[in-house]
Amino acid sequence: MMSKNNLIELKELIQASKNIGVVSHINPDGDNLGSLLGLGLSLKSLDKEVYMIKADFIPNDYIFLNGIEELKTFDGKTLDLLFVLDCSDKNRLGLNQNLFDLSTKVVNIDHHISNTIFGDLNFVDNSVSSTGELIYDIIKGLTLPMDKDIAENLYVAISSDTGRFSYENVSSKTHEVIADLYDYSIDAYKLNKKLYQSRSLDRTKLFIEAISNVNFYNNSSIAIVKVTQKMLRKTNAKMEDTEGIVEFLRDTDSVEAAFLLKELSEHEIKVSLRTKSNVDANMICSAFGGGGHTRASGCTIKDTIIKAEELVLMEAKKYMD
Ligand SMILES: [Mn+2]
Repeated sequence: MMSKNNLIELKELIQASKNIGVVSHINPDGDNLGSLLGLGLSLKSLDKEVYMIKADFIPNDYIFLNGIEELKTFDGKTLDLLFVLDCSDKNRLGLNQNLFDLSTKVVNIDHHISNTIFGDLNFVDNSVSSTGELIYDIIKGLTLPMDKDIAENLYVAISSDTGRFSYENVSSKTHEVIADLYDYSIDAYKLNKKLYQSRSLDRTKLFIEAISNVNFYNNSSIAIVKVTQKMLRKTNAKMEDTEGIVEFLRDTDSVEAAFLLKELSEHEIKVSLRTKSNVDANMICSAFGGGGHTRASGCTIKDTIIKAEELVLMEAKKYMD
């Protein structure tokens, strides 16, 4: 799966590099942060100057990750080597796009279907569950250091992007990787409590508010839930507190496509889509210039939230029986 030549080239690149950066995308999620910290901590145990570079603010959900305090905005001058993780294209780096100009070589590690192969060296495989699983392969393939802290970060990365090991992107290999991570004495129960059983009360209140205003369409095969600025004010929650709402709706038996529309501002709506069965989330979001994966994708619509609801509904109906 991972070409030997690529790995040899990567090994040489790492050996020849003194300053190494590791960065992922804006709006970081578990796969991003877990992959970044996993690879970053591993490289740090070599005799290298390693910069784990923040692309955005870090959601509260992830401040428990081992080494999270290492994540900083880039304050160096140049990089010999830059690892870009979990990004389908350069734009996903947001303001950190300038890192491309400051870096001699770029390594692109990703599992998005839509990856534009922008690296000097590319480890891109959309059949793999997560960037975390790719990082595991690279660490093992190059015999880079692995320890409990690194293994826990990779566990979080893989669990996050597989819906707790439930999506079609999970393979026997995914489970073998997890089994091996257990051999580094990871505390999976602790990680699962932090990831899935630590919701704030404000978030629960926002959840109730949003869910009680959901709309079902097309024989209840399409669910659309909205989170407005007004709801955030009412519940004292933040936009990052919408985590889990769209999955809850997807889990309704009649629902094939569940949309969450987040009102960032009056004319900027961020859409998250989760699908089941024959509905391809990546295809629907592509119609709006976004994308992602078959089961989980996103896009942004520059219109009002009411109009955005009409637009995504129209698009989703095209893929329904
Ligand atoms: Mn990912």
